[in-house]
Amino acid sequence: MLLSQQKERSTKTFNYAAYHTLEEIYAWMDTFVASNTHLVSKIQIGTTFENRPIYVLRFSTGGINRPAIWINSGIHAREWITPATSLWFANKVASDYGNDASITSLLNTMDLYLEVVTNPDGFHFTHTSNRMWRKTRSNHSGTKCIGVDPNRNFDANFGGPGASNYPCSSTYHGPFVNSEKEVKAIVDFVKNHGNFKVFIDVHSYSQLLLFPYGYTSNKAKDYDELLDLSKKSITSLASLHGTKYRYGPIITTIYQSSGSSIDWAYDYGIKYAFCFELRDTGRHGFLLPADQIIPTAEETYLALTDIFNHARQHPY
Ligand code: BPX
Ligand code: ZN
Repeated sequence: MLLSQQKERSTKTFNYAAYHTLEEIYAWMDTFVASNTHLVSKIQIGTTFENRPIYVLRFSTGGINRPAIWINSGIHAREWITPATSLWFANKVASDYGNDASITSLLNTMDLYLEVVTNPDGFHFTHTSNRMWRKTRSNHSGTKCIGVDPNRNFDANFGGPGASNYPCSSTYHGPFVNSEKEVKAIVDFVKNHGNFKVFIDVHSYSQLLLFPYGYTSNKAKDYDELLDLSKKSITSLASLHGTKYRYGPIITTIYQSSGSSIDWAYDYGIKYAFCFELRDTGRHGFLLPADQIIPTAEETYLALTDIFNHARQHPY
């Protein structure tokens, strides 16, 4: 009883308006799960190159393998606003479940999986050694350089244009598809689950809402629907604080890139595959001041719920 009170106190006093270390985030997960046992559980989906656990938070109200939403943040280590936004989001969903009609009915039909820190080794490295680190921390034979860009390591025209062959590059695609344990963990989990309908990868910065493709200028078969849904979502996002997003296919909206997570998810059959590039547009870049965490999370939540509700209303 005392323990559960302490856990509840610590999850209620957690500062969502500050950046946190990996250890703090992992400690938060346990108190968060302990104070929301009716809704949230923690799943370890793998281990990293440096042998850290990789966790996903599962929000589920029952049912067997319901249609599900996948969200990962922090795949690029230096994009600190993305795990910070996920922590606020997790707390928002758990507090609103049972109070807010929209999130309650969503979670009564779909499950939500949230991977807060997708690249734990890289994230830890940005806190201890190099704030601007992007990649994983793996080493592979034939090079002294460390790390692979996990967002070039997926099975989507792997090794093609918009990914580097050079191990020292920050966009190195890695020696082979899914070479990174952090990538393989997602791919295996998503495939084994088999019922993901939404796949969202959260990055920063640039204020963009992207959808497939990045590896080809061919239009995705659902281009019209994804374009309309993007427009609706970024309009909702802007309605809160006036933050302006651009939107469209990766290749024409940011640049060509091969091996990205959302291109893989889309070709795997997950129609609602999106990538958010959160605030800002370059003034602070990856060093976004902590006083923008909550405003960023609040506005992003509006776009996310538009996508979730659309997916729920358009089963496939
Ligand atoms: C996003 C989704 C699919 C393919 C590319 C992107 C852009 C993203 C990247 O290069 O992986 C940009 C970023 O978030 O990493 C920011 N950055 O350039 O460091
Ligand atoms: Zn990124």
